[in-house]
Amino acid sequence: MSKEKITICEDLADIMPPEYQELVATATYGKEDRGWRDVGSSKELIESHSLCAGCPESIAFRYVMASVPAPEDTVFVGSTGCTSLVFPHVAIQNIHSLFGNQNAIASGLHRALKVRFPDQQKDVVVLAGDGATVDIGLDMTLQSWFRQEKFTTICFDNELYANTGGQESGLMQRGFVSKMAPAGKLFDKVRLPEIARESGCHYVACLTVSKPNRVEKVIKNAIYVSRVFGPSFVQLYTPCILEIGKQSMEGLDEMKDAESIGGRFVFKEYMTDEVKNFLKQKDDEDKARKKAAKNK
Ligand SMILES: Cc1ncc(C[n+]2csc(CCOP(=O)(O)OP(=O)(O)O)c2C)c(N)n1
Ligand code: SF4
Ligand SMILES: [Mg+2]
Repeated sequence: MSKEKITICEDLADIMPPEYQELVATATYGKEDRGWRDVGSSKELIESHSLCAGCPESIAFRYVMASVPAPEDTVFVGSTGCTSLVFPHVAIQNIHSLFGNQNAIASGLHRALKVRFPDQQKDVVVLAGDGATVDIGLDMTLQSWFRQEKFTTICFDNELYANTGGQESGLMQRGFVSKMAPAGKLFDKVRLPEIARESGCHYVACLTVSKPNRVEKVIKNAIYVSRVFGPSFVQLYTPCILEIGKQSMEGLDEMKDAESIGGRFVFKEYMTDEVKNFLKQKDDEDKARKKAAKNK
């Protein structure tokens, strides 16, 4: 990992905008142990965004960005929805797909990168809402898992179509009434983590974004596993505070409630035994590397 790709060519340094200069100066790109703790001090981890004030999607975005192991060799694939409002502020290469097509685009992109850069590790990460992942894009999502495409899918689950005013989604909870679904949801929330596990994902996690350490670990696990084994899936609860009638400071409490015992988002992690051994070995290597660095 290095800053090489974003470093300004010497001849152009004086004419580059100050914002870009600062972005390079504060970038975490060359830092081996970059992570959520860099949020707030690094310009590339989104200083400002155009979501509603206090929207948990904004902090989820920051944690995800801070957790990707190799940002300079990562491409995000987004889809239409509130998440797509953040992409213009993101200092990671990204593609905006047609709503619902994100996993098909990511499949082609990952394969093309493999052909173009056969000796380099390129990570493709899909970031899309629940409407895009489960409803309109479900076919593309599942087919990419069945085909064992080697990339990570992250679903920002706010349990409805937020960007278009609050329509019902497959991940909405039973009985919930939203502005555009006044009759209330008639069925249970679709069990997407279990579907992902049964559709060929090698690593699956479902959690809120209330605990940054955990989010970081899960995102790293998902990406490492996708490089070696095949598809991985992470479902993050990012409540739409606007639609559930909460204030901008109340998103965190909402997530804490949802992850407490009996809640819809109690932390879940599924992986095969092979993956468990692989992640354990990776953890041991990381610990040994940190210890060695400390003792230097
Ligand atoms: C092909 C297509 N169909 C429908 C839409 C309209 N549309 C835009 S955003 C959206 C819902 C997004 O919901 P979700 O994926 O859950 O993301 P959120 O806004 O909740 O973060 C829809 C239906 C569109 N832009 N393109
Ligand atoms: S509408 Fe909801 S999900 Fe979209 S930015 Fe606002 S709070 Fe976030
Ligand atoms: Mg949604």
